[in-house]
Amino acid sequence: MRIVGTAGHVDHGKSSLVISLTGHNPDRWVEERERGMTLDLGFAPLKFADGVEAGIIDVPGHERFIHNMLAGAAGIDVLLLVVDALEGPRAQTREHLQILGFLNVAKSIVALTKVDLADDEVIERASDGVRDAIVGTVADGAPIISVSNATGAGIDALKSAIHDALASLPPRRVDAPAFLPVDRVFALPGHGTIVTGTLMQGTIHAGETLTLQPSGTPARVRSLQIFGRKTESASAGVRLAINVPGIDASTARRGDVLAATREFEPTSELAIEFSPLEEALPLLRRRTPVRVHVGSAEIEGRLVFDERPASSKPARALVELTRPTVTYPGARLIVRRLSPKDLLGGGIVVKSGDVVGRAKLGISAPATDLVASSDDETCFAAIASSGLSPVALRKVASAANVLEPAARTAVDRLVEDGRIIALAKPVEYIGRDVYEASFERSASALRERHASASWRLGCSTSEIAAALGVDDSLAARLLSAWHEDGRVAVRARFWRLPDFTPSLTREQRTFFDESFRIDAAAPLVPASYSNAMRHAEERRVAGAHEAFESLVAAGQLVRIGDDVYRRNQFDRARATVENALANGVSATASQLRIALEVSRKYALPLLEHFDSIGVTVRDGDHRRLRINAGNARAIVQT
Ligand SMILES: Nc1nc2c(ncn2[C@@H]2O[C@H](COP(=O)(O)OP(=O)(O)OP(=O)(O)O)[C@@H](O)[C@H]2O)c(=O)[nH]1
Ligand SMILES: [Mg+2]
Repeated sequence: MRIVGTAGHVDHGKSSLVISLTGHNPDRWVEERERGMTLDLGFAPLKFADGVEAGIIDVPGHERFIHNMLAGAAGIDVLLLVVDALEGPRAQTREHLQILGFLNVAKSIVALTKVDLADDEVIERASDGVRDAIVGTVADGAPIISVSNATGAGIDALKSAIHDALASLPPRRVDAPAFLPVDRVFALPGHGTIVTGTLMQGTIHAGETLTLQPSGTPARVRSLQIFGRKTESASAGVRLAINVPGIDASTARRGDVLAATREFEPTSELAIEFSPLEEALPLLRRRTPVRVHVGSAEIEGRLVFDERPASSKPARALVELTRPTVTYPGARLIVRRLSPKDLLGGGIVVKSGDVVGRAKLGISAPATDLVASSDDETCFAAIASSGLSPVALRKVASAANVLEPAARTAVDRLVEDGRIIALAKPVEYIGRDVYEASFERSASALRERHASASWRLGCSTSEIAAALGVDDSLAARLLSAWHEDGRVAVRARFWRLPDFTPSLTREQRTFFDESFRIDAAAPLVPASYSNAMRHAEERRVAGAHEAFESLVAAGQLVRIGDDVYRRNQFDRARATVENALANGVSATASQLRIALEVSRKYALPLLEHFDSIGVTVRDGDHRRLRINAGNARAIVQT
């Protein structure tokens, strides 16, 4: 089922035509019937003998009710432009054409009404006027069919033109996440809240739970009706009445959206491709206060350009809304001036949600591509355009306007094909290009570091983060991905290229050899870290601190507080303790100190260190080996 929508100037016979076509009066309100004027959207089912069905949306023609017309206009597939044969095209004929040109109309038909009141010459003139008026508009080249709502003349011909138009429509996206802009809300005694709207995309099943947005209220669908006929499920392109008993009718309103639960997030920022009307160009500023009609909502906000548009060519713009809404890439919207409410132009949503904030206007994919491409391509574009900001699956789904399971399939395939990379903690995706480019940048930062400070272990995570211009946590996730790929190595929290080994300068080596020389008379006495560093400063040994860290990380030196041991010295001390405690013997600190032949000052920190690395355990004043001495070495590696 698809949607036929009327359009045209006030009193030109739109509602009468709906009655002629369907037998239903679309003017629902007493006031409308009494005044003979449509104030709000009206709806009627159109059925053909062969089973083809359509929903008709009848719009008000009066300029004061353009906002109501706009609440339903985005759902229209087939435009039924209604022109009074006596009056010819008038102001709202043109305005409606302009508006619908920015929306989703795929086929147009013109109905020239009231031909019962007009002679051939008048009809001829009106036809010519219409032909001129539709040139360059969405209805360009549409068939013009003369009808009378009074006599029924031409109605059959019009019906068959509508039938043909319906048959030739491109399909709607029935697999996309469900999205229904609410245009009416009412409570039905015994049933609770009913919302109605045109299902723009996706499929809705009775019994499933959707979300009323932007409030985020869960909405269980108890039942569905298409023009009074109950159905278990409905796909894009229908007019639906949905019973959502869990929603309080006073909290829902026109402009809300009943949408699939996981794929939409309310947002106040939309990146759009904006097509200005030629006559609106002088009204546009870099930041213009506007009212935006998106879905069935009318929201005030600002239209923001990097540069004021100089022509009516589509231009990238940002829409900042004063209230959040939900939408999807490819959705159409209308922009009017705040006051007076001149039509400024129309737009296609390129991005919505927080991805807009990251990517701002620097988005490369043209808006139309987002609609036409496959799930893989739209998901890829969503990830790629986010640059060095990894995107979670859920965000991929909403940015690509596909259901989350479809996004998962697409993303898995993209990972397998190597076009994107999955980062861990949390799982998020990034394009291969930026992944490689950031590796190159990090590798060159490492190379530089290795060359300029060969004694250093490499770079810290923060240093790589600074080189990439990202925060530490993202740098850590990238680095661990490269680590998994074997492209970087890490030691003591310093990253390096895998083939790099730190090497000290001759000066540093000499300095450390001297500073940490072992006294043959007291072989287990450590050197002092602070003394050594003070000497290094006095002697201006470049890079002494970092070189020291490298020696510690490489295991050549062991530092315990201020005490520094050479590796063989430390190993001897350990062997001494292990020997003293062999065969389950336990000993006090002072007994061990005597075995080590060092003062308490050195023995206590050393023994505590042996406790901490699991060589020994303390039991009151005594220590013993943690396990049989024979196994200790194999199990406890320092
Ligand atoms: N004689 C004649 N009168 C018509 C015809 N179509 C509509 N009318 C009359 O024109 C007047 C306006 O018709 P509507 O159908 O209400 O016009 P509309 O376009 O829906 O008007 P709005 O919704 O207010 O924009 C009514 O009095 C109709 O009876 C027609 O084909 N012949
Ligand atoms: Mg009407």
